[in-house]
Amino acid sequence: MMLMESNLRWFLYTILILGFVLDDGVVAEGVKPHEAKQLRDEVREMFYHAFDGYMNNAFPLDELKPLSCQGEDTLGGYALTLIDSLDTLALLGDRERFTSSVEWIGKNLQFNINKTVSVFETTIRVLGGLLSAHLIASDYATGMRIPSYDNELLVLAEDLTRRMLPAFDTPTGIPFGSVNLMYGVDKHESKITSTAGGGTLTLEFGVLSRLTNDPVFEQVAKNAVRGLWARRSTLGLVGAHINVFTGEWTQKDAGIGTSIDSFYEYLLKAYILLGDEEYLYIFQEAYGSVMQYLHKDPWYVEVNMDSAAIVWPVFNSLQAFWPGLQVLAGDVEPAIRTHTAFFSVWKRYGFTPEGFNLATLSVQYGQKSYPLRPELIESTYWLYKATRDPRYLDAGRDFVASLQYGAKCPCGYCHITDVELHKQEDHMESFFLAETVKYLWLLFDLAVDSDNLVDNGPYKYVFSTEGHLLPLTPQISLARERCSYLGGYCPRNATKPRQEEENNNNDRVPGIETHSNNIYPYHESFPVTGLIKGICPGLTHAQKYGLSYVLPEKTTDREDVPTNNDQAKPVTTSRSIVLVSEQTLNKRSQVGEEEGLSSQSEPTMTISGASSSDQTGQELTLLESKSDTTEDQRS
Ligand code: DMJ
Repeated sequence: MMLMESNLRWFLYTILILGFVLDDGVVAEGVKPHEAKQLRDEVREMFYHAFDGYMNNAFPLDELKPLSCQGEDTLGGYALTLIDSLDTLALLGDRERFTSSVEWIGKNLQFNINKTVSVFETTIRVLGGLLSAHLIASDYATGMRIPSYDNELLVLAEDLTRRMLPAFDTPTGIPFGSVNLMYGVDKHESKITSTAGGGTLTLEFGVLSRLTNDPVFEQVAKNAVRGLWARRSTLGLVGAHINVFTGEWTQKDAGIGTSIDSFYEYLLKAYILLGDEEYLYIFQEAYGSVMQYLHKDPWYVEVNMDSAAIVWPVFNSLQAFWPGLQVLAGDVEPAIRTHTAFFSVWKRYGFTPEGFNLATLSVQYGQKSYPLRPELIESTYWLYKATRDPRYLDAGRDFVASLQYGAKCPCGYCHITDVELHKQEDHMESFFLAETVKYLWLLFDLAVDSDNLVDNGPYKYVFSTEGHLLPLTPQISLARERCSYLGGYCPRNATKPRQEEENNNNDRVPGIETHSNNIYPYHESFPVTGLIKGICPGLTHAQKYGLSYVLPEKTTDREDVPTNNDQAKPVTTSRSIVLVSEQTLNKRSQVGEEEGLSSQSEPTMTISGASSSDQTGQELTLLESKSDTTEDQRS
């Protein structure tokens, strides 16, 4: 054991020092403006190839079998892929199909069915899909309002969620993993659930509470997070699986990927969307622990939550959302390095395998597949949004090429069973249309004209973990919070006088821009007299600009970078959330400039594969014997 640990330490030291990424050394010509437009249009065609394939061959079953052109029920048997696709249809401006889909769902869907479903998957895919579509269909400001729409999807969303409430009746507040929509929790239901399963409900449940004025949904989801967080280790880490009755961790591997990933994501996003500072406090502590114990720059490992001993030196593809989350949190520099490392795995295989062993520098045994996951593309979108570095468009072109040449199949896009052999499997997860294609399209649209609901719409949007658009409307988000943290749209009279603001600074978390007294209970009516586009007075520089990252004046030497008006004014382009202090921000900016963080400055390729593999031979045996169990735990 001692030997294994010292070997691993040596290995991690090596990758730390060398900051290695895999690289084929081939540099393709950068994406040119006209090509960005072509790629955006190609992604649109990709969406319709898969969406039409689903509608023609699988609907109303849950998901498409794109190779055999059939359908299958995989969740509850309620047209899952259609629900998951609704807001992508709206984003693409497809009024006709958005309208007919919403109308069909409103008339035909029902949840009083004898089906046992995953609380997590049902929440993020079905509830999230219904809520985002409801918020688009019911609102003139989105440009996609459906005149005949009469809250049908909201009614369905509430009905569905009430049917999931029995799952929360546990001593810890952490819900069972599954619930029967007609009969509640089966007496034989497993008491073990994943951290992501219990901690990824706050956005959807919170939005539902605020739309229905019934706090119960928001409360149970928050209790679940508290139940998980109360059981964190002394290092501030959470494990992967927990018993919802005893609160004992049954799987103590702490990581940012499999079984835990979106727990972290929803801490930050719940704070941003719902304005509840408790989530910010938890996020800050949780994030600090991750960066201290799991981050082996540029990679992340899994460790025992109590001892921090490394148990898994593996990149798993679910980790790839992390750089995107870091952009949202304002921690862009490590995000850039990590994205480069993760993307180097994609470049090596044409896809990211579910697991890539950092010790052997090879695909992890039993984790060879690429099930059309969006995470790396999602982070690419966020990093392009924050930096406008054209390397992210180049990455986007690689994603498109891989999907088109490797995954496209007769009626849609196929999972890849083995990234080394590029063998196709007859399955298409609904998140391909909810997320993968959505983030790709947004990436290229950002380079072309940004004229879309998310980047140029009436509200700021938070993406759910399933990529669903949740707007910061006055009803959902606290008006004053929105003003303070996002800066772009302020309700009139929503800001405090500067003096009052300064008096409150005693309550600040060091290094974080928070306004702890700036909270209104969400039922308290707030005098919103209308929205004005502009800057709220009395805010700090960083708050005014809603920046997460100040770009160096010049991010690239290349002439062929797509430009738009925003790019000429780099300081005002990013609208991400500020969670770093202004001082830190300025310092980071300077450091970024000094270190030349641009497309020219990727970490150099230095692979020490042979020696690291030799040094970690014993550990590998252990890892391989664990790999089969983890494959099943993915979300
Ligand atoms: C999606 O359902 C969500 O992104 C979830 O958070 C993780 N798994 C898939 C995508 O990989």
